[in-house]
Amino acid sequence: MRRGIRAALPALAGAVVLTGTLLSAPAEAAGGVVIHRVYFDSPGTDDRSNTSLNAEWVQIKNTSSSAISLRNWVLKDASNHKYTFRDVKIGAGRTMKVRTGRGSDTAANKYQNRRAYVWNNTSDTATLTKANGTRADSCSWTTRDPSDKYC
Ligand SMILES: [Ca+2]
Ligand SMILES: [Ca+2]
Repeated sequence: MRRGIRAALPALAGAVVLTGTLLSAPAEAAGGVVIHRVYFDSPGTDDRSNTSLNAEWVQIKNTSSSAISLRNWVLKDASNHKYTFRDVKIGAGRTMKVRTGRGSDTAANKYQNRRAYVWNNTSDTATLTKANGTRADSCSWTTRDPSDKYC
């Protein structure tokens, strides 16, 4: 009988571990903040005017059903040029453009305040990371894409 009890213990322990895993799994909210579209080659000649710089942008979208704080989230290119979000929120289902040039931030438009382009026309990767450093999303493009890409 003792041998039988001992043999049953590992199976019992396994059941406890499995139950614990199921109970501790968080009910993840569907969706999150993703990179929706990148306009990497602003229309016309790249003359470095502020208008042209601002026609180069990355559009992010909150696909979840609640507002998400972007404080200290980072948007960067393959060469590690970083844009750090201030203490702003993106509403449920809303989009937001991060434009390369100078301007005054609004709910829908943020400005990197750069005087040079950041998203390479040939190929590049935009990566969005959360405040804790984990990757929220990324999007890559090449010359096979037109001036913009839906990610
Ligand atoms: Ca560009
Ligand atoms: Ca251009």
